[in-house]
Amino acid sequence: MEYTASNKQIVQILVEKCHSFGIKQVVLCPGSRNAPLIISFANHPGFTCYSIIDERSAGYYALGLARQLHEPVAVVCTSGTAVLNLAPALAEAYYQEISLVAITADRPAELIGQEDGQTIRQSRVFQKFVSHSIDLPVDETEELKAEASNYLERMFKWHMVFPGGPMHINVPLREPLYETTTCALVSIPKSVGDQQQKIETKIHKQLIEEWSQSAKILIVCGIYLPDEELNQAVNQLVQQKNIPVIASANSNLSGKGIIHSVEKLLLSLTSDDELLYRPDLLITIGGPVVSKRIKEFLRKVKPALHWDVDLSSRKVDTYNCLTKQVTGNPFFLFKYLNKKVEAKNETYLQTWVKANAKQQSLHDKFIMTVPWSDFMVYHTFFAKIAKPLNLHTGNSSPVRYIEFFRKNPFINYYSNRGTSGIDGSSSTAAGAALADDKLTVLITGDVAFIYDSNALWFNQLPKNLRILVINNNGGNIFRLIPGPANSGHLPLFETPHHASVKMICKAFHVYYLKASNEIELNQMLPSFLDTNAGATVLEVFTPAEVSAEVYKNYLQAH
Ligand SMILES: Cc1ncc(C[n+]2csc(CCOP(=O)(O)OP(=O)(O)O)c2C)c(N)n1
Repeated sequence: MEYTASNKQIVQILVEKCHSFGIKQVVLCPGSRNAPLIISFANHPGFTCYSIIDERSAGYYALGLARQLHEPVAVVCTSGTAVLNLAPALAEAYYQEISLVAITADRPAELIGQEDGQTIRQSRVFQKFVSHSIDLPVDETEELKAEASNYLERMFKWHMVFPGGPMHINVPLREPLYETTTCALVSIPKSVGDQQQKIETKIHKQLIEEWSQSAKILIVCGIYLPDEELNQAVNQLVQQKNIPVIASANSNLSGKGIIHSVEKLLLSLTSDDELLYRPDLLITIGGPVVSKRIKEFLRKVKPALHWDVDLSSRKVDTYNCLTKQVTGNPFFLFKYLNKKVEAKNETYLQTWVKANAKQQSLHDKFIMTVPWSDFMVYHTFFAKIAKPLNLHTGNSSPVRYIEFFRKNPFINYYSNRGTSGIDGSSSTAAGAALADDKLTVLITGDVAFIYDSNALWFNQLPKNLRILVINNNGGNIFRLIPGPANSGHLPLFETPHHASVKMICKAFHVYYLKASNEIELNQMLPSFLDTNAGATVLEVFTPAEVSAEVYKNYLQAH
């Protein structure tokens, strides 16, 4: 089989390598310098291409696609500042360890720094946020082509074994840029690393010893993609080995005895209680946790032992007490422990479970008293969900609110907590919606929505995308955290505004709904969640002051 590609041989090599590496989705940003790349990717039958104009948004679309599909996704842009606009998504992908491949067109070296148009220093510009950076050669000698091909091969292979995060391929290109040729399809996609790294047997033995010596063992799980096998292994540890598990909502773990709402629980502890709750051995899995208090608590009580189990070998010591970094898939470790270890005395598990049950009943009582506010929006929304959906939450109050509610079994949770930016939530959700037929709902604040409104600037906006914008006229988070209100400059933090979500939707031809109270929200949610409705934004107006009051009262009600 043949296809029409750019006549640049380096581009042909790159495109074939991407195909053999298992890249199937490519986000293309318009430009001329990257024309050889656009033409080659678009004509190659192995790729589905999307055209997104704003590079910052495009980077996040690619991230959403890659995270949803568990496979590498490429984003291609032209030279100059276009490149720098990929930085936010690359940083997020780096901290979430998502395989995002940034392919940037560049001028040849002799034109850089010579006042040529759209030219900046691009080589290794993302060095701190990618695991590999490569500059492809501009000249097409046999030696240079072979060198580039070998390097790409090695880099891609490395990423097949390790969940390597993002990479950057910079492609200097000389004019003419639009000449094409016919190419044979040569590559066959290899199966991309299944990231099933086993944990070495010798490490297992050491861990068993430490496990046996520890009376109180606590598992804390941060952000984790839905993984049913892992969920079962974790539940077995709770049910059969009496191990308490604290799991962020976006850890996607759930089951009887798994604790989600830890922020409020920890607030209710006295300093005497802290000893009771202090683990001897802490086991952490997944990415960052949302709760600030769990970090403060564990840093303060300092467990004697702490294992962090992660597929990547990046050392992360969140609680300043790391004693063992275990590289591998936590599922294998938990499966092994379930087979080999004795159950612990259930007192420690019960301490956590009882405190959690108390908080749950306080939560239920609290709800009966809540006025119209952000809190009420979440309560009303969760009560309506009876079908599977993917829920994305923006930064930073949505990601906190969802921690207060019981894990809904129909929902898979996602959020950009790698760097907690407000700049790509909508684009990430839209990218993810392209990759899954399920309804994809983003709950975001007004500021984050307006910031990333170019997410709607896409002709093929997925029909299953729903964005619920909680409009409390500014960044309500700055009323929730201590500091801004007493600074004398709250408006500089909160940034109330006159921007119109409705007009943004109109500009991009996106279906728009609104609600201003509980009755209207209950009326609007069925249309919003209707799977045939097409991409829809539901703007829910809430009072800023009351919402902040309710949030604070909730945390204090114990
Ligand atoms: C790119 C970026 N800029 C600034 C911030 C700091 N920040 C965190 S939350 C926030 C306001 C978010 O407001 P909104 O989206 O309305 O959500 P709300 O707090 O009202 O829930 C800001 C400016 C950030 N996280 N990322």
